[in-house]
Amino acid sequence: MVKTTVVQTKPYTDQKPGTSGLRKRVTVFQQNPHYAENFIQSILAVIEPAERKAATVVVGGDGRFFMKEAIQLIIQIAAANGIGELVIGQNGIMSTPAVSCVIRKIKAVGGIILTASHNPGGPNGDFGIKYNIASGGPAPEGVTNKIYEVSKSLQEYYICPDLKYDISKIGRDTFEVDTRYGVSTFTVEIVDSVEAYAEMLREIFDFTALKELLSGANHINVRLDAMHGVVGPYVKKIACEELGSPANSAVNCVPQEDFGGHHPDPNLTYAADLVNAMKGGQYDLGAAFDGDGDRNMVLGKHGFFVNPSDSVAVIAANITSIPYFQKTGVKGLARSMPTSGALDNVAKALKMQLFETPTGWKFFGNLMDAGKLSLCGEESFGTGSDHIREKDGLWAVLAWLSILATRKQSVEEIMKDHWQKFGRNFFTRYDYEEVDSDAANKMIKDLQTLMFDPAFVGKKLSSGDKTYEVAISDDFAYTDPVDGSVSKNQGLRIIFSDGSRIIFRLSGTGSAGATIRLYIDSYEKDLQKIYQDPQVMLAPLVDIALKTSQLQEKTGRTAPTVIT
Ligand code: G16
Repeated sequence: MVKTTVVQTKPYTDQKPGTSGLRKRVTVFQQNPHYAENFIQSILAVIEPAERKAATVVVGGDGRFFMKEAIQLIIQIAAANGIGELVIGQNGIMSTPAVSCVIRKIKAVGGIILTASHNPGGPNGDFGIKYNIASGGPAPEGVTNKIYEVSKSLQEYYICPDLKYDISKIGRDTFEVDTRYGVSTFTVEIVDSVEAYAEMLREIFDFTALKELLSGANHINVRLDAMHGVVGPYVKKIACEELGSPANSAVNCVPQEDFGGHHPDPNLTYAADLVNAMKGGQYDLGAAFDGDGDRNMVLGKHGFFVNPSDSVAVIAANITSIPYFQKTGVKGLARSMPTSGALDNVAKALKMQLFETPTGWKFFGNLMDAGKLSLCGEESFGTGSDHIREKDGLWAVLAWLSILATRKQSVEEIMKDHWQKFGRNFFTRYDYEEVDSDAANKMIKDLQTLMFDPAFVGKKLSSGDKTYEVAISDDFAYTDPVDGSVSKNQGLRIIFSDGSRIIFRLSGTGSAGATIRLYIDSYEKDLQKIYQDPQVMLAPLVDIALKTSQLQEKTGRTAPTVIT
């Protein structure tokens, strides 16, 4: 019989999950007494005691430093709390989309994902713990608020310190545990990290056509960069072993605890190796993924960049290339508020309903569960569909490959055709990372004061010979059309009379200081202008945004850390 110990603890006040789970420096999880234990106990507290015996919880992570220790704690604390079963990826490895897939497949009550996504790892990097619900999606605010409430008053947690489990071997074991709810049976199952997810993709895509594209007589060449994150084994198994892409087309495919010392963030700055490798012209499509495998960046030959806001719009416009949608039909489209309006143009042309949600994949879940949403995307390199309830990096790349296979055109040709047909939303995002929190909050507060002055609407703002008139000035609020829940303060928007938008918001995924994000979106349908450089096209709006917010003066930052 495995014994339970009751450990006295002190509550923490800073365990409020952000945009996607609790993300902090590893040292915070590691060094503060019981910090990780407290949070795991708080998560499990949201599963009703009466439901725990029959409950299965999926556990997986992106391989980062401290993941294995956290999984042992989850095993010990789940056992002591009377959870019936844990299903864990071998060696703890399971991508975020794969966890979502497995939760749905085995009808688990939820899942715990050990990841800080695209944030760096290692002893001095970040760690994160995220809870997903039975739908497979990130816990909505109602649930994360409950977790936070429990964490703020937690006085004790329950643990089986003697239960140590080898997560490196596939298999299944059952234990009798003396929990505080009586004797209970606790099962741990270690599963292949890739198989259930691969099986799902085989149903969604035409693997025969993709195999022909990647390894047939007229095959294209791809370069897939897993950035030492969790997606490596998935790329190897699916793209290389099954679809026949050569072994050397997949790079950085062994998950590392510190992601090789890099940011596992698929953007033009942190995936510079891929961008450089693409420049030579030997690859037709390049893709990079983030630490936990839910984000993606797609590049064409010579490094032609597909903006994520455009990526989802192209997939929408070519959706019949993907067999899954031929079966399910297309119920609706959605994008997060800061994402450019490129998807709106497709929705309008195809007469499909479009939803605009706050930043955070969790907001798409309700719409999908209600049968209102099939395909969605975000500017933050997230693309996905209702096949699961997380964004899905490898799915997005197979979606692009399906379009290439159908249209027999290059990435650049497909993108340019798209702009010719629908017009182009020029988009850029400036990130100012690890800004002093007080300075960032004051900048936002002062900007609100300026923007909410009734005289601001109608004002003309200029840069060089360009002048824009303010039509709407607000802080984005969202009422969920399914459950009526309201999410306020989701980003400051200045919308001009020509539809151009300037958006400011503070990131909810950073772990130190504040990250200010500035997003600019401006539509152009003049065929003479649609191929211009976005940074040139958007320079006047960037200038207006910086002048209006006084970002540089108020934060001391003269340049962003990342430009997308
Ligand atoms: C998470 C969310 C996304 C969001 C992104 C950035 O992604 O799931 O919906 O767009 O964070 O959020 P923020 O702008 O608040 O930093 P991930 O890949 O980090 O889990």
